[in-house]
Amino acid sequence: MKVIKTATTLAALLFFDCGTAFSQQVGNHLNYYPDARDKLFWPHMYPDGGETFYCELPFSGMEVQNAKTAPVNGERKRIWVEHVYASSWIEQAKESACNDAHKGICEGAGDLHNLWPALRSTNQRRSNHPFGNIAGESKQAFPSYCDDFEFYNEMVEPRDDVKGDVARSILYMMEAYDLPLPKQMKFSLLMKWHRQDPPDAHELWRRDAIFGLQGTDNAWLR
Ligand SMILES: [Ca+2]
Ligand SMILES: [Ca+2]
Repeated sequence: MKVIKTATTLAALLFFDCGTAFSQQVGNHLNYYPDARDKLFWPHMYPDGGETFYCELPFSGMEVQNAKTAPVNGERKRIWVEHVYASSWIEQAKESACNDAHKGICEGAGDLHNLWPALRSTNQRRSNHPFGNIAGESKQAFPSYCDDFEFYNEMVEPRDDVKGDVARSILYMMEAYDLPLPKQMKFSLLMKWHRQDPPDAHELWRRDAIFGLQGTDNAWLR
């Protein structure tokens, strides 16, 4: 972790001439998810909104009560932060190294390479279920507003366009924090999704933005 902290501090000085306060935020966030969410993820990666991870719905920039929202059947729904390598998986693997894990204080819990903006409904349905391929296309969880988010038999199959993104977040977390392959998931499936859905411009933009914010690269995006 020493290397990461050194690079992080350097990146903070290079990219943001904001002095000590900012570099302290960056230094703390990898192991403290609330800081990652509130001080880096929303204000520096998605200040003007973006697209939700699973449903590809456009969401707004910061609105009242710091909420970001996306249009869903005429309403605006809250956007939450999705841990692709589930935070509970980190807690289970790193129990002895976690300090108050339920508050998001755990090694790697705030690593931006693993965090994506997602509708609250998809975040909650996914929960900490594994990802996989579900036979056919009929198990859509939110057919009225999400084109391809399948849920069946305690498993999630995301849309094809983010299967590689999912795989690379998980592979990165396994390597960066010595975390195990998630239960009920196969390494061969992660590699297959990695190959089938190579990094696109958006994922490469995220890689660069995250390198600027936390000073660590995701080698699966090279
Ligand atoms: Ca399917
Ligand atoms: Ca993709």
